[in-house]
Amino acid sequence: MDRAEMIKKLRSKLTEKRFVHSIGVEYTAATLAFKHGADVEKARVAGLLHDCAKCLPADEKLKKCKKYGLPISKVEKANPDLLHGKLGAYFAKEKYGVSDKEILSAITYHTTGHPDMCLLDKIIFVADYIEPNRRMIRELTEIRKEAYEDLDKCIIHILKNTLEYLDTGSAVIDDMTQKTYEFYVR
Ligand code: DGI
Ligand code: FE
Ligand code: FE
Repeated sequence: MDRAEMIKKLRSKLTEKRFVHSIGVEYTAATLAFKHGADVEKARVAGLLHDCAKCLPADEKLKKCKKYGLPISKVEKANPDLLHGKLGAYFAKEKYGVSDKEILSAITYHTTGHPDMCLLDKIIFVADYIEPNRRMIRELTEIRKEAYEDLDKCIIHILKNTLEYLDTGSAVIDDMTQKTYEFYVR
């Protein structure tokens, strides 16, 4: 599928706001790929499609994961929104014709990260957080600078903010989010 076809399909699956965010992540991921020496085209495709499963209702996310045999952890069952990464990777492969393993990995792990991420995983994780259409989050200006100076430092900063944010609410912290933070902070 070329970019125009992907865009057309994606637009029909997402809200306007989520679509605009996805375009923002595509371009931000491209700039990070320029800076850090990753494959620019892969970064664009992963950025564009990373949230392609985001706008399904929670029960549909669960249903589709079951249907396609994708594993569902306890935390994911209680917070089905966490499934949009792995379900998104499945859709990218089956419905958008993406076979590249690195792209599919970056989509799979974009919400929680995972320990020892490869460069493309990191770029998508960061681009998702810093893209220009994101509403201002605490320390976002600083985090945006770090993204182009020290990618690992930036990842630690994002995870620290996310963990603190989750801690103030009632959300259960996914093991992977915690493990990723511990991996990069040590
Ligand atoms: O899909 P986006 O909104 O663009 O961004 P995302 O995929 O990073 O998802 C962000 C949401 O995911 C945010 O509301 C916090 C939530 N989240 C991230 N890590 C965890 C988590 N929620 C739970 N319950 N546990 C986590 O570890
Ligand atoms: Fe997401
Ligand atoms: Fe996103």
